[in-house]
Amino acid sequence: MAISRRAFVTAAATLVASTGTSLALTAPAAAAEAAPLAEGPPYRIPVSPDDTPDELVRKASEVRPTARQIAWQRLERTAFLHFGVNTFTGLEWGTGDEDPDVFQPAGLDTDQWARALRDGGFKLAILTVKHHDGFVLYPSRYTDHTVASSSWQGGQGDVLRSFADSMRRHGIKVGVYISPADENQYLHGVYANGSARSERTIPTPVPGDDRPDGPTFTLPATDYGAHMLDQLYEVLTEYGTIDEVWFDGAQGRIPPDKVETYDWDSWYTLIRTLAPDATIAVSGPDVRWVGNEGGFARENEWSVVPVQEKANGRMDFALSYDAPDMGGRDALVAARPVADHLQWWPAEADVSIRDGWFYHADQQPKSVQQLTDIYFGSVGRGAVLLLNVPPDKDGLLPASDVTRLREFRERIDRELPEDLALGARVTTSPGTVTVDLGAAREVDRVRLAEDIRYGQQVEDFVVEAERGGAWTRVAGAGTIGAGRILLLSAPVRARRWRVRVTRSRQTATIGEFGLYRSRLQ
Ligand code: FUL
Repeated sequence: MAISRRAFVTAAATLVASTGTSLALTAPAAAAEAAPLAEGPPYRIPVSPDDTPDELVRKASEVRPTARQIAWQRLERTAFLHFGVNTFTGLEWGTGDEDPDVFQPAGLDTDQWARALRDGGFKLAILTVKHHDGFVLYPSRYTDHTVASSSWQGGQGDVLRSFADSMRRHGIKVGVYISPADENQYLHGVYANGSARSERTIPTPVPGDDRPDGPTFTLPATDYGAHMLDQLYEVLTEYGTIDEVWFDGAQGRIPPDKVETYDWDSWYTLIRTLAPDATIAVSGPDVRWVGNEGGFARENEWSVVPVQEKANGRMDFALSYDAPDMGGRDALVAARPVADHLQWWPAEADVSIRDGWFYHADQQPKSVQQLTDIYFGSVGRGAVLLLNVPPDKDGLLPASDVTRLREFRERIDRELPEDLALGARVTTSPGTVTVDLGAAREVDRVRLAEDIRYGQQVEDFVVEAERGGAWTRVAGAGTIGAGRILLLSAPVRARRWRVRVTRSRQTATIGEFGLYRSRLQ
C-alpha cells in the first residue's frame, strides 16, 4: 500500500489545507475513521432540470460510494469466463435450440482456471452461468436446456458448483453472469410471451422438490421474470456466497420486435436479500459498463454520473454510452433535461483476451503489451478491468492463455515494483501532498488515488518534482478518483515529489501517492 495522506483542498482556486493525518486505506485503523460515513451521504442524489450548473457540481461532490462499491473497486483485476454450448458450436451467440449433448468438456478442470487467474493477479471471476442461448451450466429445475441434459459426466455434471468451489479454494471471489436474454425460453414461449406482470411466489414449487425450507418471496414478475427469479434463487441459495451478479442488455438473436420488459426491481430485491454483499453489474445499480468492449476507460473517468431510471427500476446512464465525457461538468449539464439522479456508478472495462468472448481454435491471446496497455487504460484510469479468458472444448484454459496471464501479472509487477514513497516523510500544505524520499530517486510511474469514501473531487492536478531547487511539472491529468497511474515519458530523478490539486469540486482527499521506478529489462 502506498503512502496515504489526506490533502484538504477546497473547490477551484482557493486551496486550503490542514495537516494531514496518516490514513492507510486497508488498515483496521481506517475503518474507525470510515465508520461515520456508513450512515452518511447518499450514493445517489436527485437532480432536476432547474438545477444550475453550480448546483449540479455541488450535488455531484456530495455523492459517496457504498461499502459494496468501495470493496468492488479495490478488486482492480477481475476475470470473465465465457463457457457453454457456444464453446462447442463455434458461435458467439447461440440459437437456443442446440442439442445439449454438444456440451462435452471431457477434461474440465476448474482448479486449472483458478490457478491461472490467481497467478494472473485476478481477485474475482465471473462465469457465464447462462448466455443468450439459455443453456445453463448447472442442473436447473426450471429448464431442460442444461448440463443435466448432456451425457457429459452421465448428466451429473455441474460446472457452476465446480467453478465456485475452485475459485474459493484459490482465494478468488465468485461472480455469475445470467443473461437476461434467453433464446431457449423464447422458443418455449416463455420469454416475451406478453404475460402480465403479477405477484409471483418464488421459488416456484416443482414436482419432487428436494430443497429444504428457505425464504420465499412474493414479487411482481412476468412469466419470464419469474423464470429468472427462480434461477437466481437457485444460484444464490445453493452455491455459497456469490460476490457479483452480472447482467447485460443485449438481446442475442431474439428478433428485436420480441421485447421482454425485464422485472429488474424484483430481480434486484431478490439479489439484495439473498446476497446482500454482491455487486449487481452492469445493467444494475452498483457498476456501469464503460461503454466499449476494448477494455479502455476514458482519459478522465468519473464515478459520479447522471442516471435515468427506466422501466421497472432499471438503472441507466442518462446520456449515450459512447459519450466522450460521462461525468464532467459539461456532461452534468448536458444530461440535465433527462437525468433524475447523480449516482456513484463506477466503470467496469470489459474485454476479451481473444477476439471472441467464447473460445475459437483459430484465435490467439492478446500480447503482453496489449494487456499492459489495457491495464493502464482501465485500472490506471479508475475503472475495474474485466478480462475474459474463455475455456476451450476440453474445459481448460488454453496453455497459451495461461502463460499470457502469468506474463501479464509479471509485467505489471515490473511496471509497478516497490513503492519508493512507502515510509517516506509526507507533508501537506494548501492543495498539495509532498513526499520527501530522503535521497534522490529515479521515478517513472506515479500512482494516485482519492480516498473515495469522501467521493470523487479532483478535476485537475499536476505531479511535480523538485529539480535544481525549483518545482517542475513531470505529469498531470484531470480526474484521479479510485485510481490514476501516470507513466512518465522518461525517468525523473528527484528527492522531493508533490501532487498539487489545481481544480476540485469539494475537499479532495488523496488516499494514495505512490512513486515507482519500473524494471522492464
Ligand atoms: C454482451 C454479450 O452479447 C456478449 O456475447 C458477451 O457476453 C458480452 C460480455 O456481453 O452483452
